[in-house]
Amino acid sequence: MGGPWGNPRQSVERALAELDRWPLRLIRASTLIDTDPYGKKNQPRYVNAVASIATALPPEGLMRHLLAIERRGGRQRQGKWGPRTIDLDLVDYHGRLMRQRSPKEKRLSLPHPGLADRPFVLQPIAEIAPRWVHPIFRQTAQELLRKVRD
Ligand code: PH2
Ligand code: MG
Ligand code: MG
Repeated sequence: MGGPWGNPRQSVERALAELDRWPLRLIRASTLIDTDPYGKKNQPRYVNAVASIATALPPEGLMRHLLAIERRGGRQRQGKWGPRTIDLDLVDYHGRLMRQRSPKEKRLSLPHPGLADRPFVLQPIAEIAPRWVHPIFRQTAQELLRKVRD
């Protein structure tokens, strides 16, 4: 959805600019793609992109920083799968494995649990990081994409 940073495309552009401000450094950003809503069908289309960034922050600190950027971008959500102004997800942190020990635990999960099933994440990863491999499935984004499209 639109928000204080403009329309959805402008919001993603601005979010990418925010990912290049201390303590983060933007290494690569994918093209912005217009995607079918995933999870809940009757909602507007999404604008998705993937970026690789360098930072000295640990995963939890990075996630807190991403949430602070989302708040500045007017983060609003309408339910779990609903439309939002901006959503910054950490999908991989150097292949680090982190899982919640119980469903109640509000801990970060790495790699992002939905990563391997979501074409709107895999396609931009394939664009900017063709040699990246999923830390659990040991397959590239292109290989995983072939599976989700079948
Ligand atoms: N994010 C969701 C739910 N569905 N669909 C698309 N196309 N792109 C998303 O980023 C997305 C979604 C939950 O975060
Ligand atoms: Mg998300
Ligand atoms: Mg999120």
